[in-house]
Amino acid sequence: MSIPRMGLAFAMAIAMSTTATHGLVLGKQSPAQKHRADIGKQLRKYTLCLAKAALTCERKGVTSGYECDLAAGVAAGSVQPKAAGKFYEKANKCHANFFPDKKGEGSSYDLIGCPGDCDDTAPGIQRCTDIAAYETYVEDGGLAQSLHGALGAIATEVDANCASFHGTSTDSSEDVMLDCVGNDWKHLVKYAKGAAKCVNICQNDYKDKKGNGGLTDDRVCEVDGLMAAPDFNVCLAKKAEKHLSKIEAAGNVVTAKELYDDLLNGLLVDLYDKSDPTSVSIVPVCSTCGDDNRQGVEECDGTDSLFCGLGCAADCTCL
Ligand SMILES: [Ca+2]
Ligand SMILES: [Ca+2]
Repeated sequence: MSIPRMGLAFAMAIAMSTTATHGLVLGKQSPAQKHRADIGKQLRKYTLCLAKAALTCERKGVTSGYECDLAAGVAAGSVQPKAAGKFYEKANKCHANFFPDKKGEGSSYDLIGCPGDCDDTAPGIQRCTDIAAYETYVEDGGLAQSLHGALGAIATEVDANCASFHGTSTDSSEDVMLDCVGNDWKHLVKYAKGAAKCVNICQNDYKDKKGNGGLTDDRVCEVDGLMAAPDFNVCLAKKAEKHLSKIEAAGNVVTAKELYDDLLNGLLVDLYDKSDPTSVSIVPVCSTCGDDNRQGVEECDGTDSLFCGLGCAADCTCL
C-alpha cells in the first residue's frame, strides 16, 4: 500500500466526520472500502461454512441435541465416525478459505478501522496488530469463541423448538426430531445467509437505495436495530418471509432467529461501524483501550476523560 493512498483514505474519513456523521466512512471504490467489503463477504461465507459443517454433522448424530461442538473442535462420540471426520475436515476448509488480507495488500488494517478485539481478557477494545492478527482473532480468538458459542446456542434452541413443537404427540420419536432439527437448521442458515447479504449490501450502498450504509456510520444496517434504514428492513423482511416460513417449528423460531441476528450484528457491525458514541470526530479510528488516549469507539480512556462527568470505566466508557 502506497503512502498517498493512506493519505486519501484518512482525508476522506476526516472530511466525512465534520458533517453529521462521526467516525470512519470510506470513499466509494477506494482500496480500503473494497478491502472492507471483501472481508464482510468473507465473514459471511466463513460463518455459513461453519454453520453448514455443524449442520451436516448434527444430521448424522444419534440425538437431536447438540453433538458437533465447534468450540471444542470435536464431535461427540455418538456421531458416526465418518461424519465426525468430515466435520473436522469441513471446519478446517472454512478456516483455509477465510483470508482477510485477500484484497488488503498486507497493510490496510488501520485504513479499514482496525476491526476486532485482540485482547479478550482486557475490558474495552484493543486493536489487533495487523490483518494477520485479525485473522487469528476470527479463527481462534475472541470472535471464534463468540461464534462457536452462538452456533451452539442456536443448535440447542432449534432442538428445544422441535421438541416443544412435536411435544408428546405419537410421532415424537428421535427420527422425527432429527428431521425437524435438520430442516429447521437448514432454513435458519438460509435466512442468515440472506440477512448477511442484506447487511453487506446496505453497508456498501452509496446511492441510498439499499440502506445507504456506505455514506453513514450510524447503525442503519443493524439487524433489528433502532436506527435500521427502511430499505434495509425491506430486504431483511423478504429473507425472513422466504426462509423462516419453511421452518417446521416456525411458531417457536423467534429466539433462534434473534440469536442469529445477534451473531450477524456482532460479526458485521464490528467490521463496519466504528462510530464514536460521543459524536466528536476522532482520528485515528482504531481503539486501544487502556493506553490513556481516547481513540476510535472509546468514550474515554483512563485519564483521558474530558467528555465524562464522573470519570472513565475500565472498558473505556464514561461512568
Ligand atoms: Ca478487549
Ligand atoms: Ca485508547
